[in-house]
Amino acid sequence: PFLENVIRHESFMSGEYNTTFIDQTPELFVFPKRKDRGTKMLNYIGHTTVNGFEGLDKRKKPEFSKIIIPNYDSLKTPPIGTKQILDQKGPEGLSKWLKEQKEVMLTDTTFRDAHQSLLATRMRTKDLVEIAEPTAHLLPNLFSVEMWGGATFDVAYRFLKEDPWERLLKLRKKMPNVLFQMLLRASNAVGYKNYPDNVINQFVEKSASAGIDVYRIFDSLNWIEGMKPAIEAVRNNNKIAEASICYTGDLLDSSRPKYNLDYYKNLAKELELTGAHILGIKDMAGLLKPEAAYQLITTLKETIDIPIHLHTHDTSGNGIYTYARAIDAGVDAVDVASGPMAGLTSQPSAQTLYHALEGTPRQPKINVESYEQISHYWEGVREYYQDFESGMKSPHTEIYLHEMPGGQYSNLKQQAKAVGLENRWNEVKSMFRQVNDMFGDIVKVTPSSKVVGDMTLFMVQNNLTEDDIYERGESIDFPDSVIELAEGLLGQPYQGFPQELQRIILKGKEPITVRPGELMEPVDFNQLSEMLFKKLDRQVTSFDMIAYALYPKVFMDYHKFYQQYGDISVLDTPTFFYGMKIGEEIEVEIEQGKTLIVKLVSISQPHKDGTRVIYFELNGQSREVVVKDEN
Ligand code: 3PY
Ligand code: ZN
Repeated sequence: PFLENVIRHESFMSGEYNTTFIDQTPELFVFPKRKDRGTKMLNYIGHTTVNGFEGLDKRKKPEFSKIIIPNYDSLKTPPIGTKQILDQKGPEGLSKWLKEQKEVMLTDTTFRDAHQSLLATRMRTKDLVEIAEPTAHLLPNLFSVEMWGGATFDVAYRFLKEDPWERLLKLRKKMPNVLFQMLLRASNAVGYKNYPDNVINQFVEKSASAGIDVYRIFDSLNWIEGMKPAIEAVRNNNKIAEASICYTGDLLDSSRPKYNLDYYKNLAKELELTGAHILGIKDMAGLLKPEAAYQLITTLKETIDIPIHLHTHDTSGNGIYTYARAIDAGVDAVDVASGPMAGLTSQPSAQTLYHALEGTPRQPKINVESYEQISHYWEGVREYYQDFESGMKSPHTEIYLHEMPGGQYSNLKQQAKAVGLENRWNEVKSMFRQVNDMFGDIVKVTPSSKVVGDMTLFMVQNNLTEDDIYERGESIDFPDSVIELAEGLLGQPYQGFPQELQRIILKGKEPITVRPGELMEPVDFNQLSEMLFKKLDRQVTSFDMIAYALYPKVFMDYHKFYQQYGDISVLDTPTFFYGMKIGEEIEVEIEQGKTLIVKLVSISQPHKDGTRVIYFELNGQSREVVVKDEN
């Protein structure tokens, strides 16, 4: 157990240890109670086999085709890449280097936004780690790999029952050459509300030491005040601050002048002055039309000196055209995903963009055959997650009407289904836009988009119209998130929140106008550490503390689950979601060089108390577990 504590300790994992590490780290001597990993795992497999995976309809485990891993020379170290440029030149140097590149640089989002947008963020660490090393070898010319942030943190603990920090550390080891990028919701970190400044500082410090290089920082209302602490924290850690503006509305629609070129110009200038190394343009819903992209990038290139990185979603099918026009206007980098994980609510396809730029001086310098090989992997793995697909099959130009962010579409659809609104999805979409207009045409991106989503579901579910809200609003209990937005707890919307609606929602409560973080007590991490030590009954890492500070309930539920079932991140994904079939045998590598062979032999009929006995063989020895049949 001592050795296990050492190798699991975050300082050890991130390589920050020296000869005094053992003496100065008393928690290494706190040993966990002896636990039987095999039995815990069999309990999970038995439970999932009998009851299905939480949130999914139970069904027979499908047959999946063999996953293909591309060939590469695993004995060699991967070629050097942008990570080494950052290490040598620092963030300013890297920013300058990016601007000097003639070709457009690519960020691959397959490890984060692509699956957040297509598969409700459900891609497991195991499936990401498997392709990380081949990617490092075969695509060393990427600008960055976006692999963390957004919803991954929450979903990892809440649904996948795995530790997102381990994802970061494991991927970093396998991919030492390309910059790692994350999406940081400024003072909302990777959550849905504002956190105290010291939580943001800790989050940035620890994620930077665990491997993040580029922070795409945005505020869900484009409120720069709210972004300042995060930008400063990233700069203090000598990492790259990609401060971002969320694109909203329609630049080409002169009847809707709120978000015009001047609006973006002013924000860009201010972000540059605030210390951004790169300006991000975050088109989270895929609303940026090609001509708007040309005008926007042309204007911003004339306005600021730092490089510009464009992010879009291909929901409308216009993504490649938008990128092509932005590239003509001189954009420095764009976000793409590997072909089989691209398109629709995800990013445009890397390979498609490559071919689209054939014969132009800005075609990216990537090996497109390598991309195709890596695509075979993603094509196979995506099948595992078929139950999380949103059902969207073709380009969706309706996005220009409802303006729902790519990452939200599949999630809101699931949420609507969960509250029985599956058959009213069309109504939900148009209400989403109506709520946007009621809120004064606001930027919609996490968490402001979630508030619009909450209000939308609330109104559709309760059959409320806009008139109802104004006529009977005083007697309506609005969702908490809606009250928080109206109260200013998410920051200040551009040109303010509509006053009459604010009054109705707040029912006499005074809204705030300062940065919410200024009013919050800092988290006492020493006290938190002691408290967690008692609750967890094991050593507490600063990763645990940050996770608890962001998501106390989600983190504790994860811990409870871990106590019961152990580390199930080692299971293959089909078994994780569907359990096993009778007669099936699987191999589980529980740690390097230690493999369990599990066979499901039979399942008893339910007993009077509703339990079933599941008969397994574990490494050839009979084992039984008792599982409650919840069907
Ligand atoms: C997130 O914040 O998760 C997003 O992807 C916003 O677009
Ligand atoms: Zn996105």
